[in-house]
Amino acid sequence: MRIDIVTIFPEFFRVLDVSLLGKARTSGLLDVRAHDLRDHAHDRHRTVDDTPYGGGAGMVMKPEPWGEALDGILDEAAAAGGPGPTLIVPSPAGEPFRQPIAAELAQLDHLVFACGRYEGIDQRVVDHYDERMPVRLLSLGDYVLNGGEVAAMAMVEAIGRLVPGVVGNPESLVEESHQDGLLEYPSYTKPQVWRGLEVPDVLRSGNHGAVAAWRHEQRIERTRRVRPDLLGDDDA
Ligand code: 6GU
Repeated sequence: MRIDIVTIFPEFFRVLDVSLLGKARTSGLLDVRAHDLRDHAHDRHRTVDDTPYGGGAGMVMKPEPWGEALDGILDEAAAAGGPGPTLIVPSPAGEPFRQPIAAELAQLDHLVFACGRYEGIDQRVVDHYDERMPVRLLSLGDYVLNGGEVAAMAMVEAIGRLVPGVVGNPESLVEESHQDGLLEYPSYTKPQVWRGLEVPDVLRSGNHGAVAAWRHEQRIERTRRVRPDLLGDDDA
């Protein structure tokens, strides 16, 4: 999978060189590239923002640098042939980014992330590229970050680990939180007693059926307690 990230902070994404995703990058499973939006701002100060029409606080990202940066990526992708990329715009105004969306995006060959700062990107950038490629506005959750970078990083990790081969043991993708709409069960390892706390007996019983039943109950109990919305029986 190819992932291009356009940002005014390309150095942010150096963290992707480490850990599991770093290995996937080295092995060629994931080809992640961060591009500096300011390379496409041509005034002396490499300006990427301006004041909002209609007034109000903060600054808005100008459309021209975005147009040049995204055209460059689209042109290169077209020249290479293959399916066109999907544009992802991290935004607190987007639809909630959830595991099914991560799984859907992990099927694609090429993703482009547009990381906005300030009060966001001029709306015409989304409107224009929406005519040329699939565009998704995605939010990490109901809180506000200073820009799309941290959100893009989270999405790249959630999507990238679902690309076949990135996670060594695919079994570990099966019984985890959100995979089937429930939170995961609690896990234990040795020692059997730690600071007076014992591992539940059933896990040492050798009875696989009983273990599976206990884990399933734990998942339901945990989900009911902290995320009743996932069971559709919350009072919210
Ligand atoms: Cl995707 N972007 C920003 N700036 N803030 C957020 C977010 C995204 N998701 C939650 N808060």
